[in-house]
Amino acid sequence: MGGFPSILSGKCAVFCMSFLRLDSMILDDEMLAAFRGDGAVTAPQLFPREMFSDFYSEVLTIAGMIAPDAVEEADGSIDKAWMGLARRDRKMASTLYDAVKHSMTLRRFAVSPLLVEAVSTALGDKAIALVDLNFRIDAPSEPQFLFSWHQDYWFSMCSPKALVAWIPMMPLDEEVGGIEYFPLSATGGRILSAKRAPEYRSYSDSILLNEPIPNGKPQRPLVSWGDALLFSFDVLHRSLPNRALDRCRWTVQLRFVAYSDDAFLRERYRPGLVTREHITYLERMEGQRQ
Ligand SMILES: O=C(O)CCC(=O)C(=O)O
Repeated sequence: MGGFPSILSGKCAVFCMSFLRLDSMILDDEMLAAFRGDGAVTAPQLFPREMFSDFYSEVLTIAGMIAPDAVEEADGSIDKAWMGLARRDRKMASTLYDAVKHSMTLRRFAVSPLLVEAVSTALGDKAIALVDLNFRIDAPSEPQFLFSWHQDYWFSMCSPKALVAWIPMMPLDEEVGGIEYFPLSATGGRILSAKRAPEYRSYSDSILLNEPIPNGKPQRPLVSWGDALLFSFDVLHRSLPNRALDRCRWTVQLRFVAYSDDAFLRERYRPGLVTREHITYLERMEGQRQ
């Protein structure tokens, strides 16, 4: 678990921060070139372990309000707490999910200085907006919530100065999975045609790709605990299944846009919405076609 400098306290913190900044270790030229070329790059080691422990404590505190006995049995594990709630009543697990979306400890990830610096560097702009904070618990038994191939452009009208920071809240491995994506060369940076799913079952399958998946091999990025995968809004990507029997995949998706993005300003800084009733981007596209 060691090996990560504390950036939150003491003199070492100041030294580490300035070391990281002066030597541009957050996103060096090679990483920036990868982001500009492929549309995706892993920004390494942005978050200290304390931020994750604070998040776990908060999850356990909230779970304890929903069903105290589920947390007593969980032995400090957020996976066991979630599964304990789901076993009692799946709605209790959903309540935990809904509650954690409002969490302050999650918001600390969104505003943490190293992430903000990485995002500003990638977007080439200092004035950046956080347009969406999303959170997922991908349980092995629930493949119905996985995202199929899509571009996040559909979830907003903002491009090209917009990206997603995808952050694992626990260590990832092959079993627990993650996401895979096509580098921009596979799609030529095009926004592919999309359609509304015939029936709304969940946010993740509300929009479907309406053209063939490109040729080529998708990339499975290495995202270690403490890293953030940054990918641009036009990158075609999807969820990988969680094949671990007893662990959930806890992740955060932060959507950032530069205020200088023309499309964002044209939309008067109101990003698109995807709800059960409305998928604003697709509705506007349909309107334009008529
Ligand atoms: O984390 C996942 O499984 C997929 C997330 C994703 O594709 C998205 O938020 O756009």
